[in-house]
Parts: sequence; C-alpha cells; structure tokens
Amino acid sequence: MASSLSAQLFHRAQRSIPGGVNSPVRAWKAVGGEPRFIQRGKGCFVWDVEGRSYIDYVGSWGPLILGHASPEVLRAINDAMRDGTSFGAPTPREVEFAEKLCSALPSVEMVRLTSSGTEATMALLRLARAFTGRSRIVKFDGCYHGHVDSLLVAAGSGAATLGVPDSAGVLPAVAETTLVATFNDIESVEACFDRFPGEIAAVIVEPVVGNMGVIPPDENFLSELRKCCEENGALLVFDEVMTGFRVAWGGAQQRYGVVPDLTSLGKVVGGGLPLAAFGGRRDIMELVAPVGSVYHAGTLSGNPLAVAAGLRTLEVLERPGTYERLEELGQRLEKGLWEVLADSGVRGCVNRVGSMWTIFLGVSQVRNARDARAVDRDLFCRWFQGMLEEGIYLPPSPFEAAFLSLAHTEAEIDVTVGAAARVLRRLGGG
Ligand code: KE4
Repeated sequence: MASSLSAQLFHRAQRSIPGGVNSPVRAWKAVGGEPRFIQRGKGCFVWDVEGRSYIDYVGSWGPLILGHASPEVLRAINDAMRDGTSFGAPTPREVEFAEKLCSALPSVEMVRLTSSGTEATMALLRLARAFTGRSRIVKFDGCYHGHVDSLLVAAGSGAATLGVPDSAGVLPAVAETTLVATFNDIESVEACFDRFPGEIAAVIVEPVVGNMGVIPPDENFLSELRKCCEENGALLVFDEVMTGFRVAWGGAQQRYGVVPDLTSLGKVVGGGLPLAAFGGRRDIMELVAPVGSVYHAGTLSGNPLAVAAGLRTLEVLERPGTYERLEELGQRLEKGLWEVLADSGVRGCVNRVGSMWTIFLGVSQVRNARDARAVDRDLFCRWFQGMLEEGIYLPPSPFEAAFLSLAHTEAEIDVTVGAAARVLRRLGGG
C-alpha cells in the first residue's frame, strides 16, 4: 500500500528536523506508529493531511481552550496584524494585557511577558535565587517546567538527595542545585529543608500536575507547601503554564485558595500564539531589569499579535459561565469514561480537574509519579491507536494531560465515550 502522505512527510521531515518534529512528544515515540500530520483545525476538530477528521483532546497541549480557529481570536489577530507584527517597543495592548493578568491572579502584582513557558520558569528561578540569595531549588518528581537546565533533573537515590541530570548536556553541578521531592508528600519536602537549611531559594510545583498525566493535589498539600516555604524562608513558585486560566479564571491558586510568591503562565494566555509570562509579588518582581539587577529580555516578548490573541482569549474566558460550562463537559466525559472502564473489565482510573483530564490504564489510582509510572504502557498504546482509528485524537503519551475546550459539546463527548466503550471492550477481551 502506498505510504500515506503523513508517512511521506514524516520520512522527509526526519532529514531536516531532528526526529521530524519540533517538539519530541509529537513524534509519537510513546505510542508507536508514525504521527499524523495535521492540516487544519476548527472548533474541537482537527483534520490530517489525508483529510481525516478527529475530535481533538490535545488542543495544542493546552492553549486552545476556545477551540481551533476561534473566530474571535482570528479577528483579533487579523485586526492587530494590519498595524504590523512586531516593533520591539512598548505597545498599549501589552499594558492592558498585563493589567488583566494582575487582576485575575491573586499572587500577581507585576508581570513580565515572555515567548514560552520555559523562558518564564527559567526567569523565575533566576529571580528566586537573586531575591533570597540562596542557590538550591526543590522540584517534584514527574513535574515538567520546560527545558530549563536546572529543572531537567531526575531524582537522585533516596529522599532529599541531589538531583542528577535528566538530559544529556545538563551539567552535574547544575543538576545538583536541584532537589527532587514527591508530589502529595509534604514530608519529602520537609526532608529537603532539613538537609539543606538556609540553602533553598524556592519550591516550584505544578499545583495540579499535568505532566505525569493529571494528578490533583491532595486536600491540604498546597497549603502545607505554603506553610513549609514560609517556615523556611523559601519562595513558593506555582508553575501555572498549564493550569493558569485553565482550571479557574484565577488558576489553581484561586481554585485551591493558596497564594504563591511567584507564578509562571503560558499556553491559554497566548490563545495559540507564542506568549507566556512570569509574575508575582511586587517586591520580588521589581528586581527584574531594568528596575533591578535580574536580567530578562526577549526580542518578541509581548509580541503584538500574540498579545492580541491572548487578550481576546481571556476576554472570552472572563464572560459569565465559561468555567461552569467546562466543568459540565468535564463531568460528562469523566462519568462516561468511568462507566465504560467498569463495563470493560480493564483496570484503570480517570483523574480530572475541570477541563484537563487523563485516563490511566493498568492502575487503580495515581497520586504521584511512582503511581503514574506503573501504568500499562502497552495497553495505553493499544488504547491510543484504537481511539485514533475511532476518530479521537488523544495526547500520544500516558504521561500527558488531555484538554476539553469550549468548542466541545455533549455530542462529541458522547461520541468519545462510545468509542472508548468499543476500544476498552476489545482491550478487556470482551
Ligand atoms: P513551553 O516552553 O513548552 O511553552 O512551556 C513549558 C512548560 C512549562 N510548564 C508546564 C507545566 C508545562 O506543561 C510546559 C509545557 N508542556 C508540554 C506538554 N506537557 C508542552 C508540549 C511539548 O513539550 O511539546
């Protein structure tokens, strides 16, 4: 059979782009097969280059909370681009956008715009070290904060031990400045402070983990983390690149009522264009150049088109009822998936917070990275490929969050649940 257009493009792409993709997860290494090349999206659907349509739950990994090609966002971009695409100078819309971020997020008194979430978290760590005069950072096993050298770190052996590089090219000396704790385990955080008193600048956490698949915080975990940082003179950093404006208008910090000292944002705030941000307490943010001595810069920081897309996205999200609608859709999907899991005899669980969710197969509960790593990866591959053939486009990894958008309706949820029933029944041998 002639290879598909996707296969031809993938083969060709691998000659000029490492792995044929511009971000590793897109190569489908975790699910086998070759990635479908996407031609276009509209609402909650994407079409591949062969013209096949899929109900999309990747949503560009989170940004497209309004769905693909939102008419309001496209109009905002179109209007903005008539005036030019970039000036490298301050623009009125950046001020309006910064003010909206500050008004929405309890922790953010000042904010600096960046072009990616990685850049935002990298700048936050530099800022935390400068503000506290301390060098070490605590992160959590399984949490991802972008490809920042000091955060591409795996847990060393045993609790409260120095991190080890989790990528070639990361220096051991850099990795050792990072300690790796266990999500939902406050004792593992306290052990880090006990071992390195006075040396830890900050604890950075995904307040709702998305990068192990979705893992909600245990009831008091975030408040215990807040208290632990206060008691030890360290800053609490919420990486809300995924959860910001996703799990609530004010992010996880509003949903769970815990206010960090610093916050990173991305994805949704850019409405599908390259835009992210970091912000927090004024006394900390005023250390950022040109006011203070912590350098951060960027040619396209606050790019007018990206800010136009982000601002319009937030304006739509700010309307009454949007998060209630996302919760309604999320509940319908979660309920349906639990029911078809039970009927299929396949062991699994569904973790969800608002419109971000993950189905874990082969395990009964997932509260941390160790639980997540116990999933049945072969079963997940067959689940992913089976759902793809049913026209459902899921994240191509068992350790990623899937996303609903305001463009999804009950109809697509019910189609998805029906497809899941057929695929899981086959997987369960039914
Ligand atoms: P970017 O540099 O990709 O804009 O943001 C990095 C980042 C930071 N913090 C969190 C919590 C994140 O989830 C991310 C990026 N998320 C991944 C998906 N898990 C983006 C997809 C990809 O890497 O291709």
